[in-house]
Amino acid sequence: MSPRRLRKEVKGVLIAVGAFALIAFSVLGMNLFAKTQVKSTVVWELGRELNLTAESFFERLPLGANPTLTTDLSTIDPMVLGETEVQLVLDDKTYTSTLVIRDTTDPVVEVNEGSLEVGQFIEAQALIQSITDLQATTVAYKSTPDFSKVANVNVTIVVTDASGNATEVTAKVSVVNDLTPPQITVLAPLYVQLNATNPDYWAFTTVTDAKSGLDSTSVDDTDVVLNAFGTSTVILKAVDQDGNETTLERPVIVAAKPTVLTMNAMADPANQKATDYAKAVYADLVTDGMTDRQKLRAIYDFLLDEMSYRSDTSNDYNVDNYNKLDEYAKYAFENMVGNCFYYASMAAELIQEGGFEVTLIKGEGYSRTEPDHFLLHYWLLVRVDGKLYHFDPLYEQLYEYKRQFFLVTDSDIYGSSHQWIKADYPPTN
Ligand SMILES: [Ca+2]
Ligand SMILES: [Ca+2]
Repeated sequence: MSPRRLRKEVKGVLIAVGAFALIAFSVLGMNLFAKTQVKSTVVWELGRELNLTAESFFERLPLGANPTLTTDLSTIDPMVLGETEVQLVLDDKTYTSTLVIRDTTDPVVEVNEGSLEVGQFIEAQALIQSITDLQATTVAYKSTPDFSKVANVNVTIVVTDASGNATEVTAKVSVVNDLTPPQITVLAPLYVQLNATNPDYWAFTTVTDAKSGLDSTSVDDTDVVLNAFGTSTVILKAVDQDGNETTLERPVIVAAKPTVLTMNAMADPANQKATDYAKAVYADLVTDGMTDRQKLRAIYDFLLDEMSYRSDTSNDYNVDNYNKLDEYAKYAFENMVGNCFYYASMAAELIQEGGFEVTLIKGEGYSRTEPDHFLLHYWLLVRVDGKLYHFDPLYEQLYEYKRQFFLVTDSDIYGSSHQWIKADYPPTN
């Protein structure tokens, strides 16, 4: 190695050592001789547990410095936004900093898929499944979506917290023609005869559909019992052309033949001549809170007090009597006179209006003037509290109010005031 080269190398080493010493001195000196410097603000995230120490408020501290907090940080609620002045002491000197609690966290948002009909609008809020944020938030569409045609629309929803932190999410909305299920309306209870075959479970109903129109109807009669008197349930189902479906549980009442004939005749849309009268009078007679027996008593008393017997009125009711009930009831409501069929008709319409089961019964009634003492007579059976009873206010009038015929049993009246073919009618209990 030439002397010149050696000098050059020694010089290089010296420069390196000098530089190192300078750096080491500087680093060491920073701690040994640094001036104390407090932070003007310390920022803390809303909701995060406050675990700050006095040292957290200093930018620089001399080695071994031991500052203390004068302000009690435990009184500061990290769940509340705000600024608090914090006092610190180091070597008898007081320092002041500001603790700022702020929210920089975007809301966490989950959305649902939506669906609506053309022409409807769904608010952004309705598509939100959940929002997680420590502050109140607002929900809005980024831009107003177009739901005017059948389509799958991706909408952008912006959720913004009270500090302005915002999250954008996308939700899928299907715009369809028809979301409205069919409407099944039951107009009257369904009465069927014992052991009926293929009863029409849709009798006295209407089925309509908005928008797409009805596609199909079906019944589930799995639970229907037709071979015993009583009530079971059929499930009616209607489906529209967009696949929306409605199901309805409908009671199926298996009853005696004359009961079925009475109830179905009165429910028949062709037999509604007395319906308006029956509704008006029933509404007048019956008040809220009445028991079923009290309702029936009010109907009975109305006939007892207001109807007058007259035998010279029409008697073509013997032909097709069930379908004559409305017509005769109408005459009775308008004239308040008539023979037994008018009494039975008016009472039947009022009792049906109350939602009770009623049966027209054709038999004979006692007459003092007749040689064999029994004459053709119509009256009613009515079901209340699950039991059948006879109901015949006319006979209370004919007996000059000395006998009453409100909810009486077979044995109360059979053979004395009334008789009928027992095999044709259900027995009272
Ligand atoms: Ca937030
Ligand atoms: Ca529909």
